[in-house]
Amino acid sequence: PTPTRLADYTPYNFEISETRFDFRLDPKATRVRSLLKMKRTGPGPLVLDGEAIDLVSVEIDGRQLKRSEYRLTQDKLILEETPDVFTLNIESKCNPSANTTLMGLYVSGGRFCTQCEAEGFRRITYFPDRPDVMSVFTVLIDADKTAYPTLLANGNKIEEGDIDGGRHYAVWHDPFLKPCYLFALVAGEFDLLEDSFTTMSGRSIPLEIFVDPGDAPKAAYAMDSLIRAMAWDERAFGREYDLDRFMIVAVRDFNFGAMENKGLNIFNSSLLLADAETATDMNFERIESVVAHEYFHNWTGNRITCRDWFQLCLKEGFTVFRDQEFSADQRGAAVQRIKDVRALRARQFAEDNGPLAHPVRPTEYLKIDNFYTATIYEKGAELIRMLKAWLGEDMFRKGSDIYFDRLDGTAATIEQFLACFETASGEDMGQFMRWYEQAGTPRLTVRRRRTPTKPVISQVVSFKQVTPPTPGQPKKAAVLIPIRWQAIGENGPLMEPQLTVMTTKSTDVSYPRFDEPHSISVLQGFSAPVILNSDATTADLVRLMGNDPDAFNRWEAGQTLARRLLVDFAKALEAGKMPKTNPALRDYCKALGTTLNDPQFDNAFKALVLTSPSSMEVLMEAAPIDPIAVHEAGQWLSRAVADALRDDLLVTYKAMRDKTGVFSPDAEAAGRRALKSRCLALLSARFDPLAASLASNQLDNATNMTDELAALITLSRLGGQRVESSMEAFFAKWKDQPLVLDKWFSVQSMRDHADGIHAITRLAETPSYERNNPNRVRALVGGFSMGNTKLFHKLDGSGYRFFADQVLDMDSRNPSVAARLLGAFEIWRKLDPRRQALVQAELDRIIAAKPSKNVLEIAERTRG
Ligand code: HT7
Ligand code: ZN
Repeated sequence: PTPTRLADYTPYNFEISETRFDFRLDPKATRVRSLLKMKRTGPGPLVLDGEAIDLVSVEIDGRQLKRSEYRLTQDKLILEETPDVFTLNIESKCNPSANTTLMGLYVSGGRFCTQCEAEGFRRITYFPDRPDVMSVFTVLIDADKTAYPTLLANGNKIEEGDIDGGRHYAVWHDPFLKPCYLFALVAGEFDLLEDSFTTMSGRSIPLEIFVDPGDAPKAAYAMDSLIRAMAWDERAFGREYDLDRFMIVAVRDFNFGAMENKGLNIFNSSLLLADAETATDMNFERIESVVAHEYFHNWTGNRITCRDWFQLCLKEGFTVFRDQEFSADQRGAAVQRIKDVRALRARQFAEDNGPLAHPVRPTEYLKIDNFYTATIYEKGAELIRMLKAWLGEDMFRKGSDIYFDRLDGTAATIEQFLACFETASGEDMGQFMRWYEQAGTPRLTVRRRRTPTKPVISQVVSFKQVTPPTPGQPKKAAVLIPIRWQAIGENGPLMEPQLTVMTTKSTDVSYPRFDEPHSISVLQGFSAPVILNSDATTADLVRLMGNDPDAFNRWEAGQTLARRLLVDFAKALEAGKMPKTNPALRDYCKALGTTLNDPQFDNAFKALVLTSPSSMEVLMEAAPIDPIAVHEAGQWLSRAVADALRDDLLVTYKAMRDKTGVFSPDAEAAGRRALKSRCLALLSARFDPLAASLASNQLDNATNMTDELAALITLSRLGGQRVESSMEAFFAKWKDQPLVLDKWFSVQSMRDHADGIHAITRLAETPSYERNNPNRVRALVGGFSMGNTKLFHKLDGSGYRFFADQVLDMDSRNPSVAARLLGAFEIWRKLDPRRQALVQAELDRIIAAKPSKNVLEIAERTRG
């Protein structure tokens, strides 16, 4: 297959001033009629996209075309000759109930819904399915009234009524220009949760969340999050909502998290529904951020969209940045930043340092669905954060105001986006643009030295940057790196925080000589997405853990210490040696104890300090290495910490128990639970009866899912008699709640079962395993490949084989989800040679099986 290339972009040769769709819904044969007012803007044939649909008729200005007057291929409808201005009428049919790809129009739980981004609209009817063709849409939906009492589409409802034969209809009009990927249609029986929001100009907007019957109370937190997000966007970016109503629909079968369709967001129910009994604090946190994210897209994505899919980061990077800022505002900046950086390191750094590395703005793709990546989203957000750090808060806001003003109603590019910040600040954006074009994570080395001049009047910090080669990009240029740094003494900072904007491969900065011992806190707040290699000693890091005014770097100092220990432990274990306790380990444990017992830090922060770097981070640093040694190194470190801090952990665990009896999902209460869970997890690393009895007790008495799941996970790690009965009891209790059952599958998938892969295979064969549902498949197959180190990486190859079989099985029904799962193999070059050979054989087998384009692209790029 030939890739699509950024360099080949050409504007579409027609404008569509008006679009009308007429849907007659039927699960097996939905009929779609379209009326498009077309105007030619360039030479060439009219080419429309269409896939897996049946064409019934084509008319131009009321005249039906003969078969010889158009060409129909697998995925295109081509009209060689057309007038310059004309009305095009097309009738086509599709089969939503047979649509297991969950792209286009499909049926989930007996309800119709759509997913059009990126290229799903072409599965609904023939249309130019590209983001730069924008039009004003009017949509009529006609459906059986009993089966589908609620009929929704984008915009405002302008008409509704009954039709003969037990059917009814509704007409929706969206006055804003939009591309077809933002189109949405929903029909079915729903319960409704309603509220309203008064905008800054005084308009009252009805807010409606549509959920499966009985689920409305579980949408309350999403509604609350939406209202807070609407208010925040007015405050932080001056953005007001535009339509007369805002709707959200929850569906159980969904390929992704959620979708920002204009005025009608569609959500994976796992990211919308929550209550204390069935959802964890992490679920609540994600709901808050994703509801905000989709809402924020109304300006960054919908009012201003992307010219082409290479510009995906224009909307995704900016919107992730906006949702991160919102969460920081709602839940605490330091804790939010730490969580975002942890996720970035585990997912994006792994991607950027492996075979799937690509620039934030890629230059070619086979399937755009494969580019909804951590690089486009999370690294994309980091670039916006750097822009703000570099230009300053006021200039950043000025630039974004210019952006919203200048480009409203258009399909824009990254160059146009950056030009707004250039106008605002007068800074040249040329070098900053490299961040969008160059893949790979820069390594930033920092060294301290004294100036050679005598007497010593200043000291120097030297920075060097290198970006290693990535596939297709052997040579890298220097990027602009904003480095926030500060000298820290025994009692706190010795100077104001500095911002060094590094633009060359190396640079030296000097600071006044301080007589007292001090350390340099570099990259405060993680001011750039780079891998820092510093000459900080253990003493420096311990000092920073205690004294750095930047909370992120207080946490980061502990992480650096832990990462060094973990790499050493992993290498020792791989060589068949037992890790040794050493002074650095003792200092680390002592510093953790100091943080744990310091009342000035909040509980969520303490929980994060007590969490060591992910195995992914260690794997990347110690590669090539046996992943099981990395996993065991983590267990070793946890055990050492638990041995050193046993009493403190136990006291804290007990102190964090809820005494109010009333569940609140707020950050403070969630922080207490997070710290409690962390203490329990650490105590369980000692494998003594204490942790088992604490976990059993917690499981028996839990009144919320956060506590219940934390206890279940602890028991599942401890093994022993209680695990099977606890797993069975959990299943029996929650078997009718799909979102909780997903959690059960996920815990099961990560267990080190005595009979190995056979247990995982049995799980995939149980009647409650829904092979067509992405959430269930992600819970089992995703959980297994990303969270079950021992069985996935077993040296007999059984884990990799099972995984590849599951990917191929899923590929036959849902290529986009299958390709995403396959991402678990991206780290294969970091593994020891024996495992590399095993993964390579599985990749070859997948490629030989002639998979979908989605899976083929990922398999071939991973294989290299
Ligand atoms: N913009 C949305 C992307 C999305 C998507 C992409 C591919 C396949 C299915 C999908 N569902 C939603 C989500 C977002 O970033 O807000
Ligand atoms: Zn998004």
